Amino acid sequence: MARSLIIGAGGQLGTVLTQSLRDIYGNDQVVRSDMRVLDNITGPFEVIDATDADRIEEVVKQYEIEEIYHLAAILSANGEKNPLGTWEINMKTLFNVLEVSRLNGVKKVFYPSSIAVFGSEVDQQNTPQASFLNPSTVYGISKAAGENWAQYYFQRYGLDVRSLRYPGVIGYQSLPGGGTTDYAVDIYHKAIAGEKFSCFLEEHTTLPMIYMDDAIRATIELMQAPKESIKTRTSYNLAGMSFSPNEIAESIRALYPDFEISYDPDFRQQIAASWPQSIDDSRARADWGWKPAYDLKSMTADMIKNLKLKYSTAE
Ligand code: AKB
Repeated sequence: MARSLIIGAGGQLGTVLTQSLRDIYGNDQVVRSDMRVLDNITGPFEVIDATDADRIEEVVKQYEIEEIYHLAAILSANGEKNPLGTWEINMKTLFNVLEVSRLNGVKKVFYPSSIAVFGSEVDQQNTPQASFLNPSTVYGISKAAGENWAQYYFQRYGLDVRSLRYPGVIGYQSLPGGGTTDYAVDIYHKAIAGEKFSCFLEEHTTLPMIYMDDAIRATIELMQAPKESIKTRTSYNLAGMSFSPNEIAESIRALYPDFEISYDPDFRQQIAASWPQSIDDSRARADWGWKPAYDLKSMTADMIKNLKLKYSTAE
């Protein structure tokens, strides 16, 4: 018997979330799963392709799972390479998780949404929770639809689905895969290696971002909050900080004065330009007490400290 199942545990968030949940609930209580066998397996692990509902059900029954974190998805930039395939995968995996949960007594589901749900119709500064959603990417369209399905399953079946609209997530523990905000992780790796960084976004493209510690804490606080306090059943706006490539480069230069950045924008610039620059997360603050701890300066200091340690022990 285990408490939680993490689907997509090998991804950027899943890697860190698994460890944090295991620190709280114990190794045996958290089942890690991914499409393929992961390195460094400790504690319970299962291979799950989330497009296969029967396989999810098998694992849910085997461990008597009480809550599922469904982290598997194709992100914004990769999604544009195959729009219909991305829609198919992002929606099918969500429906499988929702149906298996409803039919097998899973009590809670976590569904990650994204700032990618917003598009040209919103005010890009302090974008409000209740905005009109016209996403520019297939990933954003799938997340906007998924949020509504989350609410539908709650209202229709009483399934306790909870969700956050993550900004770009930045952490030293793992690499992101196929997003528009990935540059803000890659840049630190280049700085540590003493290399020049070529950025695929323009110099002054400001986006909402969040440090991994804050993103994980928000996820756990949301999932631990009493049911009555979760009043938004689509997905909560979540803010950490906002910065542009130029500003993150400046913050790195405070520690690596010779660090150089150049700009070579590609198709991801258009995606970034369609997203908010900052987010109003007042509902998350009011309903379940959300408050970020990191700003750009403290994040840069922590990233560099930890990446230096990681690279020195890997040598
Ligand atoms: C992406 O860039 O696609 C993700 C996101 C903001 O959801 N990091």
